[in-house]
Amino acid sequence: MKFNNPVVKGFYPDPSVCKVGDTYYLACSSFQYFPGVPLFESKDLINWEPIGHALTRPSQIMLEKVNSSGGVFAPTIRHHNGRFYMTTTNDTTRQNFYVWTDDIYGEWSEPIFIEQGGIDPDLYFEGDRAYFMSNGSDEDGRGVILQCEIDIATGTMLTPSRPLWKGTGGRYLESPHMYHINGWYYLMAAEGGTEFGHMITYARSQSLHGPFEAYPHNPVLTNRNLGGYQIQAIGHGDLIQDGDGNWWIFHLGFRQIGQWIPYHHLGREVFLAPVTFDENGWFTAGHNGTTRAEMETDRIGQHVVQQEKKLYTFNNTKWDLEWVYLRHPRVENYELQDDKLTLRGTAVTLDQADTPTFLGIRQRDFIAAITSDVALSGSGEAGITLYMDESHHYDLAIRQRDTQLEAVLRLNIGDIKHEQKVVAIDTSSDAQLLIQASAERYSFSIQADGQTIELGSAQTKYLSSEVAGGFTGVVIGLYAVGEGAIAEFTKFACEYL
Ligand code: 6LW
Repeated sequence: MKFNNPVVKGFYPDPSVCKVGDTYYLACSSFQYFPGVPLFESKDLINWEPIGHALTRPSQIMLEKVNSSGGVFAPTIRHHNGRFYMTTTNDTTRQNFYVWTDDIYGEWSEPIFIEQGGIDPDLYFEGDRAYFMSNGSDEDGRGVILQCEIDIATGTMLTPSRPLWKGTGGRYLESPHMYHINGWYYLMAAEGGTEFGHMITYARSQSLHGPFEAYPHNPVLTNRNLGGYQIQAIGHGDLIQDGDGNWWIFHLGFRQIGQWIPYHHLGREVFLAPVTFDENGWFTAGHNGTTRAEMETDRIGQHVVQQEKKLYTFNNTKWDLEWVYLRHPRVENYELQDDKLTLRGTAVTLDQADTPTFLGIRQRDFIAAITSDVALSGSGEAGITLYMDESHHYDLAIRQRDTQLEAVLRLNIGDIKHEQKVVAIDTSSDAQLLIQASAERYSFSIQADGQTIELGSAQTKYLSSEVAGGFTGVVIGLYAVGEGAIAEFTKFACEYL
């Protein structure tokens, strides 16, 4: 059969997977968004359903005023002795920690902190022993993977951090994962940075503590030499064995737009590629060491159909599965109903790295029709923002200025804030906000009192990581700003075409 990459679309970076019985579980990073660490499950590796988040309580994760693309970095999810563990870094506080649960559909524990620094923590269990790895640097400042043994009940380090492997010389050695397969310990990592030079490398040893010998043909997986190919920056992966004994790698990557010079705005997404061990115990991955948009495989049954959800509405999504807040929400400002969202604005605006009244859903594909009805009472502003970070967002809104209601399209691109068009509207009923997204442009309009008003368009490029920086992707946010503003959103729909 053929399956399509990405297998999870939109800003869901740094995938980590584990398998319990016949079910696979996937965790991703989430940065300044809350709840943190989205979780998915799958029975067949290519269809993933959201099931919740690991960090659902403010007590588990400090997100107060964290910088955009700070907060929750890459997680590792593992299952051991009937218990799930998820370890990650709060990059803003520079703390590594893990949480655990015996019921993945329920709540996770309070955080247990680990003294070892670095990012991209990994947990590896062997019998009753637990080992913790992360990236760090040696005396010369060179990247190295560090390992210590921990007491899994308390997080206490039982050994000092030991250097394990320095990688192959690429910059930003990160995302270590340890596996014990057929008598060998494999230490897999990413190098090259999460950009166009990204790659997966690995080494192996007879001992968990090394010395590790690098795979002679590293990188084992990279698209860095596929100039012009849509899928780029593949790296940061995790291995998993399926029920038939086949190995796979889940990893991140992005879909670029343009060529000279390309950019991406939907964030880093989840990709899948097959992994094959040879008779010498080395493994290869993907299609000749690359990951393709279409992957041909006989490892997944012909009967498995890759489904894709094309329509997201209030009714067919769940607030706690698909929707996210910026940092810790002030819950009293949100009323979540099955077919209606009521937001109360505050003085916090979308331009602050703080907690505006905002509830968002990731933009998962390039071509989309996004719409919502909105009714505003009180003075202030309410609308839909295409949000990359506090300095890069396009806002389509209605606002009350004195006694006049206005429709506005505001572009926020770094230091430039531009109101592309402001139109006085006179509406006795709800206004309908409309955004048409193509790969390269967003077009904005509003319908009020039976009239359609075109407000303009803007390039997707200025919301890209290459312009805005950072590790996130565009999130479609419903928002209200202004003390006393009360906004009622109904008939939200985001349809991918
Ligand atoms: C993550 C690191 C990376 O922790 O980007 O692509 C960092 N890889 O491994 C943020 O996602």
